[in-house]
Amino acid sequence: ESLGRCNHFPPDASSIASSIKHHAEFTPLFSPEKFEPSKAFFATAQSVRDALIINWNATYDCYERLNVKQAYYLSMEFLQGRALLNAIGNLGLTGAYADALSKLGHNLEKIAAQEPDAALGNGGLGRLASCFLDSLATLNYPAWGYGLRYKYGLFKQRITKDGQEEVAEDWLEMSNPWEIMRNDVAYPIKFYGKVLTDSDGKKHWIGGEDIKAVAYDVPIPGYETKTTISLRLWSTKAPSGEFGLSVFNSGKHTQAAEALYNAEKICHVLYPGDESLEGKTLRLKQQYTLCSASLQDIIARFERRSGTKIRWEEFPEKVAVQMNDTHPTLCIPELMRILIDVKGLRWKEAWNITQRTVAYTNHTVLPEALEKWSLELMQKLLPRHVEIIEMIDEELVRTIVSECGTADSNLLEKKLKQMRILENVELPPAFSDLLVKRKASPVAVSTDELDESEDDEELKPADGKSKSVKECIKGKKKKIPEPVPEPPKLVRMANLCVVGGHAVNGVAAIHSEIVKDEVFNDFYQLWPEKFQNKTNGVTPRRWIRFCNPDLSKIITSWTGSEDWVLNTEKLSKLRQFADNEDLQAQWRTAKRNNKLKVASLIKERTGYIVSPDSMFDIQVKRIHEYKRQLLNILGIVYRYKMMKEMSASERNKKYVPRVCIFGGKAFATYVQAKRIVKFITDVGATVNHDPDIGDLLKVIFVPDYNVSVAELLIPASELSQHISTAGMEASGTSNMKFAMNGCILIGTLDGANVEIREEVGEDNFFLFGARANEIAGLRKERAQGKFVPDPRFEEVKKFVRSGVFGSSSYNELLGALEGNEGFGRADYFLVGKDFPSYIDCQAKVDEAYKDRKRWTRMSIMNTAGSYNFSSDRTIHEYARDIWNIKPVELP
Ligand code: DL6
Repeated sequence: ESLGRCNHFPPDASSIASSIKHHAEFTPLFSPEKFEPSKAFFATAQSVRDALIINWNATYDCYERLNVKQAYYLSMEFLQGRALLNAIGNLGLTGAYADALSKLGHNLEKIAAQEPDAALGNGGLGRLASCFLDSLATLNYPAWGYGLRYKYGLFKQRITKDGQEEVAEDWLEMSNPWEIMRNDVAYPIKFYGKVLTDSDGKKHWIGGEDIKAVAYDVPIPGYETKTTISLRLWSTKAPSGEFGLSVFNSGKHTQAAEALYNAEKICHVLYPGDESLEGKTLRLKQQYTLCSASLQDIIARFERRSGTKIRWEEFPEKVAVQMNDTHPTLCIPELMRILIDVKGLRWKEAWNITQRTVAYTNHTVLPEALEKWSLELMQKLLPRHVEIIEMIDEELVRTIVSECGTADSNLLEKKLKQMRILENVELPPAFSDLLVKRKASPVAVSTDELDESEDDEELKPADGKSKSVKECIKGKKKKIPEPVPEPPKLVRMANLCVVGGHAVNGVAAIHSEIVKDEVFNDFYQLWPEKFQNKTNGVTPRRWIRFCNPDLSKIITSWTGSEDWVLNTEKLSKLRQFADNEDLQAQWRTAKRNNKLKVASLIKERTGYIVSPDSMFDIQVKRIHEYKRQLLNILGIVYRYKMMKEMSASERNKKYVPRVCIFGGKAFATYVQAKRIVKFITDVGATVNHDPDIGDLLKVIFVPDYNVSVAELLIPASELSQHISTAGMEASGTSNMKFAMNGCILIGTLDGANVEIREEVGEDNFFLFGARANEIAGLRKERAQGKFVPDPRFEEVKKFVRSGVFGSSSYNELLGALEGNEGFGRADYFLVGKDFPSYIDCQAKVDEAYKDRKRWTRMSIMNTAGSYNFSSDRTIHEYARDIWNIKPVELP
């Protein structure tokens, strides 16, 4: 009855139906009386899981026998979305499952919609990790994903009249049919305690708090292959025996369960707020749990496969660990700790192994997003790791000193300041005499203590500007002002990654250049060979084949086969038919059908009715100032204002009807981002009810944007906005998904837009805005008050302030664009600067859309030119250039 034990593969609809029935009957989670959709989903998923488990066992049996090198992708985020349609699609069983469910009185699409999104991630970084897993399995690479099993994923977003509201996302409420709990795979994790050194100099980390990490495995099937790899998610628990039975029996119930709760809460939420010390501690615990449990698991596998003869120097020939951003940086000191303290290796050997094993992907150039941890907190929580980090830092100082020399002490000081792993920490004792001694805090010095000879010595106050002692004490004679607080001692995780890894990569060509030239330039000068580019990609299975079946059929028929799903280069064949009227007609029909689905979604979620004949103009991504949703909505406001100033016939002639769709979540504590959400919904509330405007303009904010919503919106989009301030978006991946689905991008020369434009052709991309190399100069001009705003920008702000969109003054929102008193940096994201070129470009969009043939051609050229943005291409590059792993075809 179970599909897993089915004798025929592929199974037919009848055997699938009996497997579903079997699971429905014997799954105790649901009442036996009814076969309602939620139960049908669960039973269907379980029957699919049976098939996956067979392939999964075969996959790892094979890897175990061949003892092949494996890649381990460590990520704090995996944004998997729904799994059912993807799994049966990859297994080639979609038709059979649809038939089986219909025999049981259900419809596959409706049953699939029962599945909650697995939202264990925030945005691009987590979704990239999930696309990579799909490609790894599909291309038969021996690999694992490692992450955390958060009880609550990314919050659910509600939109009220006050803007965004966050609600906990209890995605495991109905339990997760895909995961397999592995009580047999658990590792101890320690926090706090102290480090003792024994008479042999061996270190022992003892005491503190002990918990355990338990594995939950999620099978990840490849497309048209038996290979099924694992996403192993760790959940934290208290070690057995931690429940205080006698304390409980004495009536102190909460106290008795305290250890249990303390352990479990580590995996409660994705990105717990980290304003408080408790929040920070929890996040660091999360990061360490991921690193420690995964490495213990990887090492256990290596030892098991090595048998009686363990050659540690071969570890990097069997293991490649990829750190997805800096969140898993603790892998470096943790691997060192295990190798030295537990396995007895010497520092030099351990360091060599560690460096050859780990590699780091950088996903952001935003300085505030480059993680730094308080040394004090880390010392408390992970005392042995801090010792190791201090040693690594000392080695780094030695390297810098030897490379840079001591002749130019200013240069040496600068290099040390920028490159050290430890920030605001004294140099290690061996180097303390190297630099001219400087006084730490000038204002703390009493003038009485000053001696003439010190007069010209340069001092560095906390504001970073050099002042002489005389300047510092001017007018302060005899007064001893408040001492300047010591700057906090920090651990720079990105620097540790660069030092400890053998490869560092950016995620798009322009971003990798910025990484080399700016973010890590000192390191690039030291170790140029470490730096690489790996332009991101997305899986064409989920992002065309399954989410856009109508377009997929058309592509298959015009390219001659379904090969394009695995070999996306075949998409480029579409170029030769871009003007073919039959293809164009089919293309438009597919798009319209997708738009109809989105029109229903909009009605269901917002109540607004939109016309499928309008242009669907979409910006969906996390809400962030650098992504500039504000530029988009101010452009819409300008359009609306112009429309209001025209006669009906004028506006109908000038503008094409548009539905401007937004979606995305603002981080719960990111106030300015939340203001932007509120402003968009306020504009919608006015424009959408304006009888003068009708279908000519609608502004929609789709609540609770997630992977499943993206799977509906992207295929329906015609224009897609990727309008970040140049140089700030590392890559973007939705730009790739939109291009694949035949959307035309309006964007800046930023992230992967640059490469997309090259591939699809500049005539098929709406480009505007300042270039990355101009941004620093423009910001400087802006700060000096030299910026002369375009009158249209001034008009639009005035219009907003006039109260058309409600009583709010939007002072904080618009103030940030003007740098008014109290609003911080003046228009740091250069919305005002790019506004005129943006609206001029939008006028070109209208013109192009009026010409249906031209527009359809552009759309086809986007799909055809998107072939290089498959994550299969990206994974092949990582495998070849960083991991050195080879595909393994299962027998
Ligand atoms: O590389 C995946 C994705 C890029 O496409 C985006 O451009 C980038 O913003 C995102 N980075 C992050 C890391 N942010 N932080 N912190 O999410 O990575």
